[in-house]
Amino acid sequence: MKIGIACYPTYGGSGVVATELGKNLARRGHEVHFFSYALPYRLNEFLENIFFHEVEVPQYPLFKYPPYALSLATKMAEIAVHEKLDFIHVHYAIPHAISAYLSREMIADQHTVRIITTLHGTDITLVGVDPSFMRITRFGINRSDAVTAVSQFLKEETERTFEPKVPIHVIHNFIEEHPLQEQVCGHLKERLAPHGEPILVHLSNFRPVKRVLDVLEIAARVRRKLAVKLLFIGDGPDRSLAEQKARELKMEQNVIFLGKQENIYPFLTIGDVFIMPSALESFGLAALEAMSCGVPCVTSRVGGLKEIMRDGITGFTAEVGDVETMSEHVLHILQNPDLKQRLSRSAREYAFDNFHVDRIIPQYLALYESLQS
Ligand code: GMT
Repeated sequence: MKIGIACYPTYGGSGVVATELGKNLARRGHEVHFFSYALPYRLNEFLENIFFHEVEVPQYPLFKYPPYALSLATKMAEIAVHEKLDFIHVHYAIPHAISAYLSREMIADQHTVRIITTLHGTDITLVGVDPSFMRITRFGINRSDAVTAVSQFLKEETERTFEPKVPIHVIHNFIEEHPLQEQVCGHLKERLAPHGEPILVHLSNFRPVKRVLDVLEIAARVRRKLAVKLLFIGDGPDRSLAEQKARELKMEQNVIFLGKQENIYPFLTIGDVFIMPSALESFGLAALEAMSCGVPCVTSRVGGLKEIMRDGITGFTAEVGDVETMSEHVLHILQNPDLKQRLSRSAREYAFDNFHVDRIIPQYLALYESLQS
């Protein structure tokens, strides 16, 4: 099959899922064409069957807001015709679903291409429900040939708020094995926690929804009883706030802001507990990635996280904002080596049993095939 994929190229789950899906489709012999305004950050190696089409928006003095959605639609139409794409699979509804719709209409008399829209979260729960985007988001969903959501939670949220005319299929996010050199991890651990301190890890795009200040509150409470290091991976709008808060809590010596990392797996692997106190997650890919590295998670009990977290099995959950309970959970794990080992093993098992790439990619392929008949 020939599949076009549109996604955001930036640090964030929807771009990661889109890119890893494309790489896996290419490995299975399909031809994949990526569309974005920059190279997606996980598309960092040459892979046969993968092509990248950079979307450029011409500048013109009249354009206060350069019309990216239109340039994207034009690029999609051009490539769909020339490469005879079977599908355009867009990740994150806005504006990608609309661009795909425009491209399909533009070339209707030359070539038939089907559109799949995958909803990831804030395209529905935050941005999509904004009155300025609501109608067009519903339109993009209804004009797609198939729509998927990354969790049952997001499917229900979409049905509740948008009352779509088309069915929403749940296809969860996925993970795969990442062979690690023990030596690299051992070395990293020594450098970051030289006195053998346990390491708490957080990975996100530092948007307000991630509640990064809660991560610091939790770590500060844990530190009253146990010397721990806190590792932040990623960057975004709330990073300066977090750095300021670390200073206020007199934690600056024990908090490491790594910024964006191309390969997150060694940093996740050296973690003892992963913390995700988000106000909302439609899935929570970073927590699943941590689980795949055998790291128990302490998360908020919200949205799609309820579909990947099993209390007492993959880690522990608490209500959003309940930093006290979350810090107790972290301490409980760190102070009970047997429990920690058990959680670590079952987090990894649960992640791979339910979300292994080989379980999820066939679901996308079956959906594509159902549209061909
Ligand atoms: O919506 C965002 O701010 C980011 C978005 C993304 O592009 O990373 O995250 C969403 O998609 C991820 C991948 O499917 C999910 O793991 C995240 O839970 C979801 N974010 C939210 O729902 C806040």
